This record gives sequence, C-alpha cells and structure tokens, in this order.
Amino acid sequence: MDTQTFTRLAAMFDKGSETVSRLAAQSLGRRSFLTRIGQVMVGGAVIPMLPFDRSGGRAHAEDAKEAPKETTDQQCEYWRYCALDGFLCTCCGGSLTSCPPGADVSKVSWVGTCQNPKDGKAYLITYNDCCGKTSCGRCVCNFNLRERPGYRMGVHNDINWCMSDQNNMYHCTVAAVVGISDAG
Ligand code: ABN
Repeated sequence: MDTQTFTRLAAMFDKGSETVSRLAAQSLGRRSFLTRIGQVMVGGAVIPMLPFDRSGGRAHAEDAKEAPKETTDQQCEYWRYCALDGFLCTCCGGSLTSCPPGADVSKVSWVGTCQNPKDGKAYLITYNDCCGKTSCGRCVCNFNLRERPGYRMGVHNDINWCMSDQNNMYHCTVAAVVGISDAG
C-alpha cells in the first residue's frame, strides 16, 4: 500500500469513528433525558398514592380529649353538682352530704339527674341548702343542667331552699345521691 492510499484510508477511518461517536453521544444524551422525564412522570403519579399520615396529629388530640379530667368535690365540674346552684359545702367546712357545723339542712330540696363518668350511669341527686348561717361565699357553682327560667317555677333552681326553715339564712349546698335513674 502506498502512502497516499494509506493516508486516505486513515482519514476515512477517522471520519467514520467521529460520526459513530457523535451519534452515540447524541442518542445516549436523548435517552438519558427521556429516562429522566419518565422517572419524573412516574414519580409524580406514584408519590400521591403512597400512604401518608394525613391525620395531622388528630389521633393524639383524641387521646388527650378522651382522658377524663379528674375533678374533686370542691370543683363545680364534679359530676354530682350538675344541677346545683349555690356555694359548695365541701369548701365551707362541710362535706358532700353534711352541712358545716352550725348550719342545718333545709327541709325542702331540689333534685337533678347527673351522670357519673366512672360507670356512665345516671343518678338522682338531691340538693339541700344548709341554713342558719350567713352565705359561705366560697366555691360558687351554677351548673344548673336542664334548669329552666324563673317563670317555670317547678324547674327553676335559683331559689333559697331554706325558705321553710326557722332560720332561712342560706349558707351552702350539699349534694346527696338518692337513687339510680332509669333514664341512663
Ligand atoms: N339554692 C341556693 C340559693 C340560695 C339562695 C338564693 C339562690 C340560690
């Protein structure tokens, strides 16, 4: 082979390999671009299907709500006081069912039906005023569940139940369980 032929063949070989390399680079570049687009499209469609926690922490809020707050008999929210209007005798030297020393239990009383959160049952409660001493003034409570306005006398509780006692000065109110209600 003479030098001229050799040079021509070498030039052709160069041109051919350049063309092959260019085509490969272009097609590989396009493929990887298509691959990327495909990934983005598939990812965009699949990601919303993944199981997300959409509760926004509501489950824990429910837990907090479910736990019933413990109340004491010196708080108006205590279950037995649901229909009470007055000062709690438990804050005035008495107890849930007994008047403080020097005060006498009223002859008449008001009744209510309250649900005990511990067993879910409804109990009949009598509210008696303790009479014969000046107002205790501590732990005022006006829960008055199902009470009606004053013009419906029979179902109104803003009344001094010491009215029929010898000394009708009002001191505080006690709340005794007297029965279990069928009302559930
Ligand atoms: N039953 C309690 C009470 C006493 C006096 C006035 C209103 C209410």
